[in-house]
Amino acid sequence: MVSTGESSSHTSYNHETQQLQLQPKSSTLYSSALESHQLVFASLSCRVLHLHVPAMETLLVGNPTNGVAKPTCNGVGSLPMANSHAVIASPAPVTTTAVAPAGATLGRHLARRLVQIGASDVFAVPGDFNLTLLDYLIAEPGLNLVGCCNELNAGYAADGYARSRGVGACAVTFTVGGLSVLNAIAGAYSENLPVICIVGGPNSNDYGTNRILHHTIGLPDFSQELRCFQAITCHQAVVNNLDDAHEQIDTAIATALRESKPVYISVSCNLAGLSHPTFSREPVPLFISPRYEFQMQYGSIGWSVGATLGYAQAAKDKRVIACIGDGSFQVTAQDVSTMLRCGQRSVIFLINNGGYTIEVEIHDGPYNVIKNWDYTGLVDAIHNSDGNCWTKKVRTEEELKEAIATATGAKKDCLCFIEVIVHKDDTSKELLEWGSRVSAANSRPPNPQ
Ligand SMILES: Cc1ncc(C[n+]2csc(CCOP(=O)(O)OP(=O)(O)O)c2C)c(N)n1
Ligand SMILES: [Mg+2]
Repeated sequence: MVSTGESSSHTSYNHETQQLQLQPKSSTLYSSALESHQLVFASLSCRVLHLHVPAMETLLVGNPTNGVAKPTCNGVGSLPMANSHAVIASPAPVTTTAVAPAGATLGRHLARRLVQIGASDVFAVPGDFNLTLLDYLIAEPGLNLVGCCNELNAGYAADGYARSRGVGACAVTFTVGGLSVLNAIAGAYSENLPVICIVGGPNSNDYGTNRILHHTIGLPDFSQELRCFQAITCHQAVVNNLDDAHEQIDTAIATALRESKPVYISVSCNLAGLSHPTFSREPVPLFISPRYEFQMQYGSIGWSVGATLGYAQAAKDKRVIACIGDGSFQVTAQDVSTMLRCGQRSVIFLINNGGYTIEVEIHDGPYNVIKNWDYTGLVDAIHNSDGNCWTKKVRTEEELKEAIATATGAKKDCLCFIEVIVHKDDTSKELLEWGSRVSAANSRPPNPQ
């Protein structure tokens, strides 16, 4: 069943008022529904669907400034505390006000814009170039920073989030982080998803000098990362000057929303805490319609783990159901950790068929067999008795039915991970036909010159 709807708006930057403006626009949204309350995602080897469920009451990662407790210590690697709960109750002070009035800083401006457009969770990996900026994102009421295990997953999570909310955001550090998130941003481009990719960049004084920076490949060229993003984003803003920072940020965000494509915003690490009169302008309220799509065009394995994380974070009133191949899962498995940290209760079916069955159907070889993991054991280890998690291995249809009953019954408040063990050739007729077509297309001989 396919339903369509009209989105009501898009945005543009008004240079006179220096504000984002809402403009009428008609576009069509597509969502595939199993029933009126079920939606389906699919990719080459991964399928994700979600169900409406009652709103979740528990949110473990929150914003200290808006009253949601956020642990600042996990009890590992710290000195024994006489009163350990006090560590959780007392978040580390954020240094925002020490630098500039909270309402007028660049970091605060960017944070407010994200909240304003509906990106109220930002998926991030810290690094020295973005740490100060992250302080401002954390300090913003209504903005939640979700720490991911790696940048690729942060990008995929922003992609999944954008599918639900209409916009997503991730924040990484210069070059080592930026180049790691590229594949996810390229996927978002292919899927027409407005993902705001924020990079903490070099100190503004270092531009134009021949300085060689750490986290780069050792050449005095700051544009490598920018040039990579030029190929896979619709707009790039390098913010290394306070005077045009407001305009650069708003133009980038407005362009992402208008073109429904990812954008790149790099912010010099020494600017986040500085103020400028333009930053105090009130944000304009915006509304963005949700959208639902597939990652068919780009088909990057590993996408579904991050996208499940991001989608579930965006749509707390729904329960995400993801079917993930064993090969795909091995790419991005770490971020089950973040799902647990965020108190998510998605249902993940891990299809363990011993390797890359899609590839087998195109062209078989020993490279399509992968190392078998104890997938439930891995998730149990990630869980580590911290959070709500239930895992189960199933080998028969009966066992699968029973596991589904448990996941939707007794364990409905847990992240449920069901490893389904199937034969490597247990696949659909459609996949076999598709495999032969790809194989035939790839092996066409060169045309005569
Ligand atoms: C990042 C990336 N690398 C490689 C590929 C090529 N590729 C397409 S499908 C696939 C295997 C998928 O295996 P799995 O997730 O186990 O799915 P199965 O077909 O076995 O159900 C690979 C390696 C890809 N799509 N994306
Ligand atoms: Mg497989």
